[in-house]
Amino acid sequence: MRNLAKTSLLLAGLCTAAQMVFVTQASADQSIKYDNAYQTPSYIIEKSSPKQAQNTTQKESLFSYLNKHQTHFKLKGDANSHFRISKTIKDPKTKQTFFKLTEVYKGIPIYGFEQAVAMKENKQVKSFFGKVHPQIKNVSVTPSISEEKAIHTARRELEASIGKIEYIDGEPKGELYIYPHDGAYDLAYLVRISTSEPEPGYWHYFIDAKNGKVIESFNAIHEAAGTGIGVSGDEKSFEVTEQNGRFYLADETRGKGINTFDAENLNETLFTLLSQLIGYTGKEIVSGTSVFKEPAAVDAHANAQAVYDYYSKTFSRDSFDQNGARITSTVHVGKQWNNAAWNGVQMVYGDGDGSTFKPLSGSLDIVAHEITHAVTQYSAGLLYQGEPGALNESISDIMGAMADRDDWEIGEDVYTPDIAGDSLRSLEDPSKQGNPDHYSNRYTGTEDYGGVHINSSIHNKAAYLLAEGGVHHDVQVEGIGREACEQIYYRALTYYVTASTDFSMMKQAAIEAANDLYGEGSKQSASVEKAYKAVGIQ
Ligand code: D38
Ligand code: ZN
Ligand code: CA
Repeated sequence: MRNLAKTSLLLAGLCTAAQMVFVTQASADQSIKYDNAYQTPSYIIEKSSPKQAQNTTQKESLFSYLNKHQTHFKLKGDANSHFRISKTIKDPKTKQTFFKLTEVYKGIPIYGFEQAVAMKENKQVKSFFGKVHPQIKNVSVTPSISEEKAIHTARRELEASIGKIEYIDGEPKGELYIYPHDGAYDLAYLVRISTSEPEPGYWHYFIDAKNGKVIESFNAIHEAAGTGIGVSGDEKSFEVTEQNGRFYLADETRGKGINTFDAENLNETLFTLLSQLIGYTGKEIVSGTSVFKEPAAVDAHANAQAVYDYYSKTFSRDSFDQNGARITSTVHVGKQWNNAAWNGVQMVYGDGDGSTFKPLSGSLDIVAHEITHAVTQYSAGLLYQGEPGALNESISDIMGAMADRDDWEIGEDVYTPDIAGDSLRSLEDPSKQGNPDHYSNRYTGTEDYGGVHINSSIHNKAAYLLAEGGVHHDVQVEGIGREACEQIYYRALTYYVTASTDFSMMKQAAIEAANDLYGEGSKQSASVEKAYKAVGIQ
């Protein structure tokens, strides 16, 4: 029973054979739990400490407390030489001060040995938590190899394990630690390397500072399953990343990643400027558990994953650039902003004003619409003006309606929450929102870049007729189904359409794509011809 402090009056504790945990009652006013491996306190709860002299500082009081417990900690000499304050946090509510400590040996931190001390306003210590390494002896803290050498070794070993690293996120550093392992402790460099390619990771290498050998290595980030409630109250699950018990809306399983951030209501124009100029994405969204409590963020993240999967499964496309490009989304852009956009770099979503829109990321078709703008930018490059602009919009609506497959409406899940059954745009019947469904009714003014969100409806109607069939303006179209329809448009977009493709060229591009996929003279090709004829495109 060597773990029992000499002063202990009473053994209060629980002890199982498997889990040798002892709680000793060191005095009536104090309870201590000891660490099984080191037999030093894991916590000390002080029920009432002796009064501190009025004229001591908080720090003096802290170190006098640590000195008082020297024998529990199995440390020799002044506590000042064993503990370093890494952080001081004052809690305005309880007026307590929290000290975060790092245990050091000859000034070098001991890896993983950190403590937290809570001090009351009267400078009495209330509790001590942490892990304390007993007195370390005879370790030279003068490294024999350089930091550069350690970094080089870590990088070489990492590349041997995951392949050549083209780009390291940030400059890797080597920091000296005392690294306890297997009952021993060595002076080691901790080299941390962040990578996204060929494999995402936050790699930790402990390199022996005496002989340059790798003592241990691991990846500190982990893929995890996150959950949360979306904008419409539905439970979602999605991939996230866990690091040190903190969870981030970062999916490293798809392409080069899918990340979701929070603009904290920063004005939409300002956000777009910062995003395009300096790559500002907003604040990281962190959760202490795998459950995320921001519906707009949950949906932006889960829906971006769903759209990535839609493109991957349907067209074998790896993200919007066909090369795994990271998909970044930011929610809470602007105050009550009734819109969503692809800004050329990333996706931005407003919260809506609550009556016109709910948070726009809540609609899978809107998310697919925006990501498709990125696909178009990286493929056909359709200009955002006039007929090419209307086609750009229409392709986004078509893919929006394909990814969110149960209807031909756009935005119904978030548009006017108090009005049932309406939507922002309908591919099936654009006239519901007063949009044209025939070329003869096209908008020829200058608003909206020449009516890109208006004339898109003419082409939307053609796509709807192609998939579902129907009679429109006395032209009968045989429906070919959603599957053939989406393949034709994807092929046209990626092979035949260019920046200045107009409606008439688009018709021919779709016919060529249908010929490639189903053969010249196929019923699919014939239906494409008819669908365009029905909306007045020759
Ligand atoms: C309707 C109402 C109010 C505002 C808007 C629409 C109303 O009924 O009172 C604004 N708005 C939102 C959208 N369109 N107009 C929807 C989105 C979604 C559904 C795709 C949309 N956004 C544009 C786009 O992605 O093409 O269409 C954003 C373009 C931004 C270009 N700078
Ligand atoms: Zn659009
Ligand atoms: Ca829809």
